[in-house]
Order: sequence, then structure tokens, then C-alpha cells
Amino acid sequence: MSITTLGQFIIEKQQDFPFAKGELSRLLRDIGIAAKIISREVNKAGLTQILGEYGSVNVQGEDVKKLDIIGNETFIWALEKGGEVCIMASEENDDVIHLNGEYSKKGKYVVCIDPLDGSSNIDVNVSIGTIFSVYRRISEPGTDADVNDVLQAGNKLVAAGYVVYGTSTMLVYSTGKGVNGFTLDPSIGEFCLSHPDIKTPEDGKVYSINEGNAGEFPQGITEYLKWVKESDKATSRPYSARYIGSMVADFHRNLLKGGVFIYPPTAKAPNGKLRLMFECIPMSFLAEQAGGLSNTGSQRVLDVEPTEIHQRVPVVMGSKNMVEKVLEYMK
Ligand code: P6P
Repeated sequence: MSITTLGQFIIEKQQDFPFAKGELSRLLRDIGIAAKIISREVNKAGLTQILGEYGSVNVQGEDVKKLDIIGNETFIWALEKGGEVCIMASEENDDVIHLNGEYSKKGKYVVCIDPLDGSSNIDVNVSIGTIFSVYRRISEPGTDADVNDVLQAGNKLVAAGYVVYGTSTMLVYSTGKGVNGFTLDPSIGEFCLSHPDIKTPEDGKVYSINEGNAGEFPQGITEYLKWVKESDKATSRPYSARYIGSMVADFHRNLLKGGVFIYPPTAKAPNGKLRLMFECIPMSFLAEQAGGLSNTGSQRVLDVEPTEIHQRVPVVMGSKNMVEKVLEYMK
């Protein structure tokens, strides 16, 4: 049998952590369970006409919830039941989420989650994603965790990853020793290793940015975009614009094929739109683990010291040489 399931892979890699007693392995398994449930819900989203729109009561007399609410509740349920996590933060919740599972108070880990990023794309059948980060708690196991357990810089991450619900459902994660991708085989209900040891190309042909905001970009970004579009006859510069408007989908394509993803400051979002804790830190961790770079324009994203759960930062992330080129213009 040539397949390696996520569960088998996690156990195999547990040897990388001599002091690990399996808690992180079980936490990652719990995330995989939640992802499979959300994948099932996302893939029947198109049937809401039959199952009933959000806010309505479906044929079974149940309230139809928005998928991002279902996603949020599913991850909280899976991590509370799993007992390895003491506190969470979610893009869907203003404040931290204290987990009250039987073993949660002793949980060693903290999880930040964007349960369904890009959810506005669901009803037009565009790929969406879940993004997660895992930190070690700072407070003593057995005591009450608090927001200080959550507000940790990306350079303290234990693990991070995403699930992309696209033409297939993939889970991509890293525990700091490279990036591995798993594709869900619905016929056996298992994530199977399909993209071992992902390395992002140092160069790429794609730049991803919402040029609808071009009138508000900083000068350096405007100049970079001018450069990237100039048709240099000698090299017939090969760049293409690719922007789905769903960060996980844009990031995943650029991770595999090479490219740069940019969300700069704009007038309406002076710190950019993307959230540090739920989008920028986990994706920056993966970008770096795959050999790429990620920067706010003034510092490495993973070195930003968070001050507030929902704070936003500008981001330039992806292929090493492309990020460096953008940063040259931003200086
Ligand atoms: P804009 C989705 O709402 C999201 O948070 C990311 O997934 C995506 O990259 C970004 O916002 C798109 O933002 O302003 O270009 O529509």
C-alpha cells in the first residue's frame, strides 16, 4: 500500500520531537477531523437551495447556519473535545475562547483559527480555506489561560497550516521542519500525503494583488507594479496577474508554482486588510518553511509582536526573489 495517511505521517514525524508525548500529534489529528467535517459541509453548500438558506429553517426543522459559523463551531468542538488546547482565538470571535472540555485546563497548546477564510466566495463556488496556528501556552497548565497566551509572535509558533476546499480538499501544514501537503480521499475519509516536503520556487511568474485599490497604494507598490508590467523585449518579462480574492487559494497556488502575494496598506485599510494572528502569521510561517519570505514592508511578519487579537498588518509573501524585489521598491 503506497499511501501515507495524515495520522500515520504525524506519528512517523513524532520522532522529530523526542520530548513530545503525543499531545501535538493528537491536536493535529483533531484539526484533521474538523477539516473533514467542514469539507463535507462546504461541498454540499451548493445545495442550500434545497437544504435552506442561512437564517431559514430547513426541511428537518433545523436552523440553517452560515458555513463560517459551522466552521467555527466545528473547530471549537473538535479542540475542546480533544483536550490538548486550553484557549483559542478565532477570526469569528471578538474575544478569546476559553475551552471547557474535561481536560482543557491542563491543555498545553493555544490555537488561533480563521475557520472559513474567504467565505464570501462560497455561494459562487470559489475555493475557500481554513487557516490555523498552534502555540505552546505561556501560563501554567491547570491555571486559567488568558489573552497573553494567545498574543504571541509568529517566531514562537509550534505549528501552522491551512485547509483549502477547492477542486480537492487539501491540508498543508508545518511543525517547523518543512511543509507537507495531504489530499482528502473522500472514499476512505483520510487525508493522504500527496505533496511531501513542499519547496516554493525562488522565482515565479505570478503577482497577486487587488489592483482595484491601485489609487491608494504606497508609492513603492505602484512603482513595483509598473516595473512588473513593463514588457521588457529582451527578457519578455513573463509576469501574470492572478488574484482569486481568497487568500488560501491564492497562497496555495503561489506556494506550489511560485509567485508573490501582496496586501499593501490602503486608504480604507492603513494597516492592510489581513489579520496578523489569523492569516499573516500562519501563512508567513509556511512561506518561510517552504523557502520563501514574508514581510510587512518594514519587518519580517514572524517578528511582529502582537498587541491586539484582530490587528492587521500589510503583507508581501511568497517566492524569495519576488518578495525581495517588492521590498526593494518599498524602501
Ligand atoms: P479584497 C477574504 O475576505 C480575505 O480575507 C482573504 O481571503 C482575501 O485574500 C482578501 O480578504 C481579499 O480582500 O480587499 O482584495 O477583496
